[in-house]
Amino acid sequence: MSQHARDPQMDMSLREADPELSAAITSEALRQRDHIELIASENYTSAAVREAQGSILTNKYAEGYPGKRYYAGCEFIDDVENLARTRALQLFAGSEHVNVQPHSGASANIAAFTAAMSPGDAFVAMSLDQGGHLSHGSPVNISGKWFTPTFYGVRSDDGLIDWDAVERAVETAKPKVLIAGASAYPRLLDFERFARIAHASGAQLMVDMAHISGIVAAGLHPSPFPHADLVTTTTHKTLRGPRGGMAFARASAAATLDKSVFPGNQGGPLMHVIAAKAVAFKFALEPAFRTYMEQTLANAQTLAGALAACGFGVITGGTDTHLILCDVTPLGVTGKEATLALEAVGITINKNSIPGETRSPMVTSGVRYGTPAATTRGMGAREMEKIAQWSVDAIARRDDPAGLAHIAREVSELARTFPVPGRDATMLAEEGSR
Ligand code: DSN
Repeated sequence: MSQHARDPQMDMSLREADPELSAAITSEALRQRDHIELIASENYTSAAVREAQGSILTNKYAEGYPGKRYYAGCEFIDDVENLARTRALQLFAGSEHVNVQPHSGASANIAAFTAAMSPGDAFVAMSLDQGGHLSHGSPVNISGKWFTPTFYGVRSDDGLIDWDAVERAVETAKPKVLIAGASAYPRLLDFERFARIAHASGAQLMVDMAHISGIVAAGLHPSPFPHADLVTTTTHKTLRGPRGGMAFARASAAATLDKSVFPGNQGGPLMHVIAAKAVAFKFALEPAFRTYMEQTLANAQTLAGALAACGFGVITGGTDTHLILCDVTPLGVTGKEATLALEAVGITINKNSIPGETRSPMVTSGVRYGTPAATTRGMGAREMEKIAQWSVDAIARRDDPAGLAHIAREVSELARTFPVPGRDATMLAEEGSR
């Protein structure tokens, strides 16, 4: 025997090997159990998704694509990636080619950009302060540094897409790409109309459906397919998968997109994450997922109505999706103050700019709510009504620590009756309460 002394830590549990890090995860499990999560871009993964994501697949390098890898030993890895690809295409009828390797939504976007444009090229997108996304041309992001954006926004009177501004921007900028997609727009996006405008001027339409991909998969939001030339998404929002991204292209542009992802923008794929994406897509293909999405949208409508009744200024008067954008200035606070008051009682939302915003992005006049995560835990109309009431009460009592503590107790009592999915999450939280 010539076996050397193997590091005993390699077989230990996380708790044994790294108590400090393990304690931070346990604290987060407690936070997740006791708080109500209403950040529109967040969700809870299933136990099966987390099992795949935490699996031994992380041990393997697999640069390239199924059947064309740079390293040996990829036969089972190919099965994993093929499952993810087949299921993604099944999930979105009319899609022709998918790349499941992007590490995130922003990575999927930059891959789509470099597939369709060269540095300096012009594109048109919704501006960040009107509901767009950082990776759609913000001057602090590579999309705005390497390419040349022109922005459209929403109308300040009703908060809806300003189609005249979209057409004007396309006419003047003569872009290579028009982007449709937002991170704070509560209404349906008319992809057919976006495509007409893009194609009439010779531009490609790129849809970033990160926020709504679960709703599209369930058939409850119009699909970007077949209108869009490129479609990107995250996999962890309404789709309820692992943190990650993916990108779709027409069959004729498949090789260009694949080259843009690897070797253009990324190295080895995260095969454990791709496996977890495959699991999430399997779940999303089942009827239970449509029921979940229907409930998510119903909850958003109930919450929007209840918030309006409590004095929030609900932008566009409601929502067609999972998210609600509110002006909180009628309640006498900024977005920052409202978010802090809600955080103090265990209701997690984010401050958000609103159409016609006059405050900085760090302060804002608005907040954004979203129902995917709370709905995953099983919350319904009754809980949405309570959340609206607690929200307005927390804002009113923001300078009263005893009042906030009282609401926080009620919030955590309710939250605990809706466990976070997975026995692992429950066990961690139980350990943390001991
Ligand atoms: N951070 C996400 C959101 O909250 O909308 C977008 O990437």
